[in-house]
Amino acid sequence: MSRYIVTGGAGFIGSNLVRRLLNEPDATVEVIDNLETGYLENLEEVSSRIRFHQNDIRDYDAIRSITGGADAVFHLAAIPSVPKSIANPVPSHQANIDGTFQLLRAAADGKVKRVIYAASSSAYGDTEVLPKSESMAPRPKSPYAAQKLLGEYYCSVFASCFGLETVALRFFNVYGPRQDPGSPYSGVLSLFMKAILERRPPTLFGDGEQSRDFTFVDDVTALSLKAARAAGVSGKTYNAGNGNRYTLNLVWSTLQRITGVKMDPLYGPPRPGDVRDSQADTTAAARDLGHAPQFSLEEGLARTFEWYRDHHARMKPPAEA
Ligand code: UD2
Repeated sequence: MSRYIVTGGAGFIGSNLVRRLLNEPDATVEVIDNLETGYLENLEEVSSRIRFHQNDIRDYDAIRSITGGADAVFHLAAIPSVPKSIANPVPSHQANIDGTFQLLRAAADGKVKRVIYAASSSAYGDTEVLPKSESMAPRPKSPYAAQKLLGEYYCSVFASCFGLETVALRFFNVYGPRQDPGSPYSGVLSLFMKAILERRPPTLFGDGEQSRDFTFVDDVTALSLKAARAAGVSGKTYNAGNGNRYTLNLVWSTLQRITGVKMDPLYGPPRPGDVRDSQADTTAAARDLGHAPQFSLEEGLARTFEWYRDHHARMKPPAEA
């Protein structure tokens, strides 16, 4: 029997990971989420198969008692978003840095076997060379990027100083079902999906020629589970990307082709803190973790659109920025 805990399990990636873990034989799954950016609806049809704890990851005592003795804690709870961390840096600092520190401290004290940490490709910033490999010096360009990078350093330090096994995965622009399109800070592909369904053109910041390694959520949840089991990887950081890169203009035209909806996008000023190009070197993750992404952009977009089409009527109205 393996006991898995997912922080941020009511969020986009977390709720997808919960479903994958529930497919494992002999797994019990618990979720910790303060429901600040996650939704119980994301766990609706699996709620009877999990234990849900509405707690904040900064609450050391609560987290220590929930996570004690777990086989793996997948630490996904965070306030993601580059622009949100610039507009309002205090909450994201508290969740992403203080929260990660308390979570790691609780996990070490409670003898958790391993923590898998959701790090971010934003840590690289603008590099001269693509794809980006883990040996490159990080150059964070936003508070969010700096916070996520510090979380990686803490993971590695908890491994070396406190004997807690940790693996950090730098997620590269993850997209897929259940990504919340309800805020201006939402991931761009969720906003594209909503734009198509509502027949309202999206706004591309800058010239739309910035590129991302868009990675389908099932590929990162598969890699997360591999990271929980691989030998000889504690204290390390790996890219969790697809290995490709696509410009926003190309993704928008691909999505128009898949859905048959034609609309010219609007263009706005470039976004502060934005990285220009992002692409993962997947060599180390393939070698050490057995990473083998399964989803092409076309297939991931088609699956994602199908989900949004089926769930669009239930989506929340835009939240306050
Ligand atoms: C960063 C990280 C990603 C993840 C994420 C969490 C990089 C390269 N990636 O994603 O790994 O940690 O943060 O939030 O740092 N855009 C528009 N129109 C919109 C919204 C966005 O053009 O309405 C652009 C945006 O300026 C950017 C791209 O789309 O160039 C992707 O933006 P995003 O917010 O989806 O994700 P990003 O790249 O900040």
